[in-house]
Amino acid sequence: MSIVKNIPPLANLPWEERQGGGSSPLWRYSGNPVIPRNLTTHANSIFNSAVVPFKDGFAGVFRCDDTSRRMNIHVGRSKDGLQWVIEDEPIRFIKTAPDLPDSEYKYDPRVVWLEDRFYIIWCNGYYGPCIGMGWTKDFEQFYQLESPLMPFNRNGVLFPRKIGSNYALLSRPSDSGHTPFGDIVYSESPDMTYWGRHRHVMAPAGGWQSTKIGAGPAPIETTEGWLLFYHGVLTSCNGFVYAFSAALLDLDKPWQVIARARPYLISPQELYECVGDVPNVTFPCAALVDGQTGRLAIYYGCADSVTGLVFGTVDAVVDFVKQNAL
Ligand code: BMA
Repeated sequence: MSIVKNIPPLANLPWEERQGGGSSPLWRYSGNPVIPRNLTTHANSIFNSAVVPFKDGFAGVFRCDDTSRRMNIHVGRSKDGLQWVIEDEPIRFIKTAPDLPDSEYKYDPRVVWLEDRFYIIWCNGYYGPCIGMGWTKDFEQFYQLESPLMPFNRNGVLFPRKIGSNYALLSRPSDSGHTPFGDIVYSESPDMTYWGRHRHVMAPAGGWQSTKIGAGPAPIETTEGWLLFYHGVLTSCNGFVYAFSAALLDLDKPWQVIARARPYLISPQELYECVGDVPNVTFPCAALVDGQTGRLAIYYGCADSVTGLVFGTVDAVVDFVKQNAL
């Protein structure tokens, strides 16, 4: 029995047993990168992207930068979570109000099933980076909602259920550029439009997470707390290095950190993580979980060029976080 709570079984979760050693409870898929940079006709790169179980397979929202270097998000579909068909054209959102902000660009989507629909949340270009939000029920029609927070902000991630009586969101206030700082902040809303009761969750700490941090996939509910995967950035003499690890947040007050790992789980080490348009980036945006076994498959962007996949179990990651806490 896994410690995972409120997540249904996912028997067809993509999976491969661990081959070889290593101290991290996560291991890489031998077929990485699972999504190459050129899967769509006009793609320059396909990376920081989100997938969810959908019907008898999987669907997703993919960050595709095109050969004009426009950043946008596209729908993809897959039977097994490994072989993907991604649409050539970006998602066209139907605005739920005529004067909703336009997007100069869209990137780094997350997708979460919440109550009766899939919410999509992304970094939206509106006089600089801010959080964009929308929803779909079928991955055919997409509706854009009000932006939950003011510019500048990145890394918006919704919790998969209300906390108390409110919807809950993590984000990372930032600046208009390649922000040299960044903490994770919690906000609540009664209606998905008006957000407040902001609470500080975590600041950067040492080592791989010393410059800035940002939430990754939607938090995973466990009996031990919310399991949050998050990226952290180190400023090296050769630029930013993006690694990721995990923390446990209180179930009822998620701004309270129960434990947070000192070591990273994954850092750029394979060639496809170290070499690309932006070298040395591993950036998680989605985690599939089998509620029965606790098995995990995390999709992460590699070097801002391709998408990778790692496997593990929720139970082993939670043990790792507790045993290696800051
Ligand atoms: C961040 C975001 C990510 C990107 C990362 C590394 O600021 O723009 O999309 O993966 O930088 O370039």
